[in-house]
Amino acid sequence: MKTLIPILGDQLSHQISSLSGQDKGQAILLMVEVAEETAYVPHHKAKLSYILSAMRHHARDLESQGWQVDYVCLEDPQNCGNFTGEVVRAIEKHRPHKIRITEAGEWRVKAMLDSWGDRFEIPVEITADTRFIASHTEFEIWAADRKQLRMEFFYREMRRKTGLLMNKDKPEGGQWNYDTENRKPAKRDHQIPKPLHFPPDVLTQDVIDMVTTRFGNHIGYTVNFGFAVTRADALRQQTHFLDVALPHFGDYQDAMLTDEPFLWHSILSPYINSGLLDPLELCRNVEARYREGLVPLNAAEGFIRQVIGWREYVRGIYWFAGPDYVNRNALGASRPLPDFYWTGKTDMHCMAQSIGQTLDYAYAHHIQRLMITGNFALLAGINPVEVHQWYLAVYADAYEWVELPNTLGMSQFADGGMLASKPYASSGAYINRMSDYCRSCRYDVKQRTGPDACPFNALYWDFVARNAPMLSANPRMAMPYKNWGRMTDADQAALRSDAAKFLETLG
Ligand code: FAD
Ligand code: DLZ
Ligand code: SF4
Repeated sequence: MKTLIPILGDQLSHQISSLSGQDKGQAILLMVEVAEETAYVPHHKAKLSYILSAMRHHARDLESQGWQVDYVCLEDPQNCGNFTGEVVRAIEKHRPHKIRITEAGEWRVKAMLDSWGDRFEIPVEITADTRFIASHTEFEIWAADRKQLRMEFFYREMRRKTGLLMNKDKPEGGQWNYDTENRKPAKRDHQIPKPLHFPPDVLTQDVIDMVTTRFGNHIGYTVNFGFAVTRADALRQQTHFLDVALPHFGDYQDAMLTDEPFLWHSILSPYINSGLLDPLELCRNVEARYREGLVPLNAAEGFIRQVIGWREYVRGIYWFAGPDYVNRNALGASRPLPDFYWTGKTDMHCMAQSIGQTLDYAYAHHIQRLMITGNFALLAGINPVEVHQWYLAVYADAYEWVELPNTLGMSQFADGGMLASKPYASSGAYINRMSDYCRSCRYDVKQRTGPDACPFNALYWDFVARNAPMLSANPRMAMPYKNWGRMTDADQAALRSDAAKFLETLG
């Protein structure tokens, strides 16, 4: 029985469920670089180079292990540019008896796979993506009777299920979550680790050259390209992270420093999301470091929470919320995304830094995405779909299932609180506390109004005031509304007028 097994660009794992139990002599693996996938948003050139090079290396790897791979490059003149058309061509060429594929990671591609059953005369088997800890059904059962979905409670279920950092049925150290210990600002005199840089090999350089020619109009640069594109190199970065950055990952998880794009973060998300690394295996390694006394509990727990807590939770929300989640706009935000998101050209130093490194590396760490670029868009009332398309385009780790709930739910509160209990909105004071950005900024973070005042300040109070009908009853927003209520009418008017003037400059 000949089986055609399409492997998608985010399924680059030897453990992918579609391969499990398959006979290498009877299987044709189909990997295609399709124009449709490269163009649904203007992906960063480094993101495209990463995905396509990792796909090419994975195909080589599969072949070296005895699989027969039909690989279709973007430049192939016969390539019709979409998955379905390429499967049609592969059926004509290989005459398989069935198709077997691991489920897609997003609604758009799922709809396409679901249509294959009716379209093709041979059976189509879609297998579950077993790289996640919670299945769709498990998440649905967990979410079913809850009035509110909250990551913290879901995370505890994942701890129990995996046994990670558990002592029988009790959490290690007596607490589930050590987040309060993980909010230290970083200082320049700390020894700041650097992620490994993997210089492009010939195959990667060919891809970079092709991407630069073909997608010259897409955002971002490739001169700093240093991503791993094989599992072996991704594992090297994993070990490097465990050795040098994990011990302080917790302490400085929310810190930001000028010209330090990576700090103590792992830079592993592109590899986890495309399949080169296994999230559970990674977490077991993190736990082992803790058990060996090499990293403190707040670091190990903090990291494991990001992976088996947040990552699994946002995936659960993505599928649970349905394909219309993308259209939610609870705060009625409608302003277009300012041009400087695509160029980094703004006087706001925190924004210029976060966007600048995004253009350079297709990477920003979580607190930059949430509390700088995301916070600004939230305060300024930018249309959530435009914000979503930006995040989906610019980061090497961005796939809709993980990016959309983070952007639309966590960062823009556009789902009205389905994912998070309150908006992640803050004035310049938070940015000043967690970074050194304000020291090199043309604006003064301490001033609330006037031409030199930090724009985040007036925008924050304008956000609070204009969203009162939606947010003032939220107990977690009680403090801002109390403080707003205490201000004089003149102060309130000055803040709102400054915010309006600033917003006008955005065009
Ligand atoms: P680390 O800080 O080292 O964290 C370790 C790992 O935890 C990450 O590699 C990632 O796998 C996981 N993780 C941490 N936070 C989250 C989270 N909130 N959701 C899912 N996984 C998480 N992450 C993506 O993988 N793809 C995205 O497209 C994406 N878009 C985002 C958009 C916004 C607006 C925000 C606020 C966050 C987004 N995140 C996204 C989550 C997070 O910012 C990135 O996972 C993280 O910055 C990746 O860098 P790292 O590997 O160095 O992470
Ligand atoms: C993101 C992406 C890009 C840019 N290009 C391809 C591609 O050419 N071929 C491919 O198989 N996958 C690509 N991907 C990843 C897919 O978008 C991803 O597999 C789907 O979103 C399904 O989850
Ligand atoms: Fe950002 Fe305001 Fe600080 Fe400037 S002063 S870096 S705009 S928070």
